[in-house]
Amino acid sequence: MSNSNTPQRVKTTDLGDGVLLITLDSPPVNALGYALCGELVPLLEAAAADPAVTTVVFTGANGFFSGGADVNDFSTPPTGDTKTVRDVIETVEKSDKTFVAAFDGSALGGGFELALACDYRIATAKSRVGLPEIKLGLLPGAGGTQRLPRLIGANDALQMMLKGDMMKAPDALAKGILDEVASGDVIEAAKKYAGKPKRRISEKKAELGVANLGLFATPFVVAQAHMMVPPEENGGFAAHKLIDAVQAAIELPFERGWARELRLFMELVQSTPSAALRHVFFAERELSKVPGLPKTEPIEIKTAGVIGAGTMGTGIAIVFAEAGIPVTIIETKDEAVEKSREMIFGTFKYNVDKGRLTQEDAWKRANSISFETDYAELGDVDIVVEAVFESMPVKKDVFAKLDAATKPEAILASNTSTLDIDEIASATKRPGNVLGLHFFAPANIMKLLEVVRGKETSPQTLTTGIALGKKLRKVAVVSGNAFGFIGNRMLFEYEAQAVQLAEEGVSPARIDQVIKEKFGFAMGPFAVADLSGLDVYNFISQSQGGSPLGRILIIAKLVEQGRLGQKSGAGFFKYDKAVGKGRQAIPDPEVEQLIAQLAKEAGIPQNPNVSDEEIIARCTRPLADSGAELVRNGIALRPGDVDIVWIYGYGFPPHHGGPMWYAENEAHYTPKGGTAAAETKELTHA
Ligand code: T1G
Repeated sequence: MSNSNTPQRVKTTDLGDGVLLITLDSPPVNALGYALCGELVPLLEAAAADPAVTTVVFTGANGFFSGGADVNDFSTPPTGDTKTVRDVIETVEKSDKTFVAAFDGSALGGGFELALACDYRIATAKSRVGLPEIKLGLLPGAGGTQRLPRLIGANDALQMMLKGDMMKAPDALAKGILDEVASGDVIEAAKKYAGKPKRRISEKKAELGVANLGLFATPFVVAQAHMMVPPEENGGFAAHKLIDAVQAAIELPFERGWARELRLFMELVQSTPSAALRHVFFAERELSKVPGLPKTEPIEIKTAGVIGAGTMGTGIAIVFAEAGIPVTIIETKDEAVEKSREMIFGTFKYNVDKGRLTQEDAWKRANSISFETDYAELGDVDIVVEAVFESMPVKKDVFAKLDAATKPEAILASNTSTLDIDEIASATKRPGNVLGLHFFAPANIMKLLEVVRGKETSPQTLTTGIALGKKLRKVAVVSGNAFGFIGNRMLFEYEAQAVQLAEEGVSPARIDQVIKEKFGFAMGPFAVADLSGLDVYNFISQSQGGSPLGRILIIAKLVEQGRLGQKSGAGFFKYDKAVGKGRQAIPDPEVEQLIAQLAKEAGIPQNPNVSDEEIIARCTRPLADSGAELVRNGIALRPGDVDIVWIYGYGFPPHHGGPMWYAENEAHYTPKGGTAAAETKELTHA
């Protein structure tokens, strides 16, 4: 039965006793692209017709079962004889052979759907299964919405598909998704299932899986689900279609549900939100590719140091500890050490309470963070991240001390959010080992990390910074060394435009409401300003000698009145500890009157009835303009990098693809000066 001209992406092996092994082997993740499916279907048809074959075992090479359908394929719809995952699964479904999925690695999306079309499923303990299609603005389009509800109940299946998370093998076994978690060789284990009776999930009924609510159970559960997800026009398009598909699994025969699923899938794959999310998927995977960067091995980071036990320094230390890297915090103030210890143990306790960490793991990690006062204690660390007050003299003094105290090959990183990395590096004799690692507050929560490359940062130091970002489970974006790097540089333009809208008579509350609820940002611009601190804006704005974010001195005035934002209980908005734990923005007529008065004195024309669409355009265009300038100047490597920064660092709605993708594909707005990608040139301090 072995097939000499075995196609290149799929291998077949005769295991004897009528068992045919089919191995998916298409690096990196055995994606079930049109080409692989085109090779698989005829193989399965031949096996179905071969009386010598009783059982087909599917497995995957390259450490995966399969990462699912090939996301690249969605931009080119299948033509007449193109074979897709659905065709593969239909061929399995029609065959009378016994099918076993046996895998040591992840089975995701279409890969998991292929496993669900099999009669038995076996995996190793480290394997995971999942239907992450929702993260691409899609739904599982190869039977997942019809089979998973029939296997584990509609409610559990719906929750799993709406989240799109992976499930570990032991949990999948407990759920009845797997038949066995193999301790040894998974193919050997699969042989035990040879010749076992067929067990098509499609022949089962999809139980609701919730306490029986009687006649109205399905409509009630479905209605509930629709209410729990965002509106279709604001990031929930795929979720609502997914719920419709699961409802079909409950109410319709399998064949009709299978057809309904395809119609809903086709609607999604052609939708703008899905195109945006697929752009984000690939943009994120481009980040570590730095044009012109010589290939070097990263330095292995086994131990770390952090200077400063403030909120940022402590958060950064927690990030290292969570990645299993012991870290020493240098802090001279006892009070700061105490506060830092509280934050550390509180964070790990929270993770234990949430079931993310065992008590033992949490204890081990928390105790891998130590406190010292003397820089000499950092003599052996591989990297130090400085997180002291945002002042150049202070930072240069710290780096000079680090230069003297640490081993010559240690990397010295600054967490500065705006200061010049080259000037900081000049305080050391090792500028090649210096870079910026700009974490976003709270450092142990926010995924974004800007890896800032100075003029003299060596390729190995930059490569190490990028690799460290991945090890710390951050989304690491390379930035040139310029004021505000990428994210904050754009933030000032965005906030200035919002303030100007307010000067023209549009209330901060309405601007925030439109940007948050209509466009989909996590927070509106004024709530963001209040969260960051108006004194910070004021300080940066004045230190840059720039205009105070708009045409009137509203921020300076508010700071003068002690209205610093959330931290002082009032900024653009008011905050009341009794309301939303003091974090809920409450409109403040006093501020609106102050803005109106300042605008009047400045003779600014009023236009309070500007449309919602105009508010969105006025706030998103400065992002596209400043993002395009950063790409042209080589501070950002690609428009996609800018998109990722704003999605992960500032809550830009991913279903709009990021500021650059949105401008080009939805707003059809060409940024000032265009977005010609930067030539490969030294990223410098502009
Ligand atoms: N299609 C195409 N390329 C993929 C891919 C995919 N599904 N998954 C990964 N890659 C590429 C990725 O671009 C990168 O390429 C390389 O593989 C390594 O990826 C019909 C419609 C599998 C957990 O959503 O979650 O099935 O940059 O860096 O960290 O119902 O990749 O090296 O050139 O992420 O080890 C559903 C998406 C598809 C899974 C591996 N499946 N992938 O993580 O490696 S739609 C997904 C992942 C579908 C069916 C539906 C992860 C991973 P390059 P990586 P990793």
